[in-house]
Amino acid sequence: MTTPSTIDPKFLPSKDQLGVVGVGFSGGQTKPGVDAAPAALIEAGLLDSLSNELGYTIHHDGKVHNYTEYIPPSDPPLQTAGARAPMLKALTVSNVTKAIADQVYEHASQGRLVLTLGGDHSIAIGTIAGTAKAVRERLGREMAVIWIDAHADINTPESSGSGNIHGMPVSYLTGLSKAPKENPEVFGWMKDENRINVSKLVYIGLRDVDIPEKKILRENGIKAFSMHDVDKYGIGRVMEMALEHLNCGPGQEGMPIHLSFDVDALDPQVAPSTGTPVRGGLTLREGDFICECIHETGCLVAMDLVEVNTIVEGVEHDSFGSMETVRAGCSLVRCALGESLL
Ligand SMILES: [Mn+2]
Repeated sequence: MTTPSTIDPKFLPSKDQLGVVGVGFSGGQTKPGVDAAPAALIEAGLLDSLSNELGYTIHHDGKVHNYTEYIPPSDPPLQTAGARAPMLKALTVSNVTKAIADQVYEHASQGRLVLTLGGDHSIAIGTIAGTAKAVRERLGREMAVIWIDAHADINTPESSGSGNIHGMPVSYLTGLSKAPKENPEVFGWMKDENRINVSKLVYIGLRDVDIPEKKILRENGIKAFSMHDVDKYGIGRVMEMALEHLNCGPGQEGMPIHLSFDVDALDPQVAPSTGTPVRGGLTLREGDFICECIHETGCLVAMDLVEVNTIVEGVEHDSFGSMETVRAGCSLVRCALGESLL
């Protein structure tokens, strides 16, 4: 039986049109396996449940893209001035995220809610760039981003200790980092229309933030709710504060929200199958609750689910931990798209 959400979207022309992009890309970090996640999520029945149970009309090309045609023949580590480590696969990630931005824009510009299944978190450079551009064109306004993660992912090429771009997407999306002069082609495609304002960004779930990242968060006054805040206030109050900050609380006007959910925000006990697990994370219900609250605002225009890695070290493919992580990911998406407990 179909039980669609009763919430009417504020920034989409209809409530049941869903664009889906399958992103089998792992080049923003070094561990293979995260590229297999979209297929695992789909095999677990995610898209079937969205259409059969929540009543969405799904626009999906039926593919999980691996973007091999965008990968340059040579992509040496890119040492930028003052950096601790060279950027890894910089041109590859730049090219692939440009392609993802175009795919997401194609859906978002038609007023569809867009769901992107990743992939490592570098892909959010593309998804958010695509949504931000479409929202500006369609509605003439900026959008907000809610970033659920154990990590802040806001390193610059200079502050990063690893050079992995999945730790940098927010710095490119906010314009804190721009195309490096050593290779202006890298993220040279990003324009202001693709970017978001740091004042419209909220983090929830942080617990492993690099020292240079803490400085960036403080200096830019970025709203961030760490696990300390979740413990102190409870997830209910944290969500009230987060949504009020974005003008999306009860009685407020609202603004379009792009939700970028890194499964490593969840505690490794419930989502062990991810590349950079950190203990002390969100419970399954806290993760679902975040998604339910965002759905209830009617402001959601796009969602990413990233960093599910079904073959990460210590967790075998098709093992209990791997399947539990996939199931958790499916649950997060369904909650954000309107599944409710009652
Ligand atoms: Mn992340």
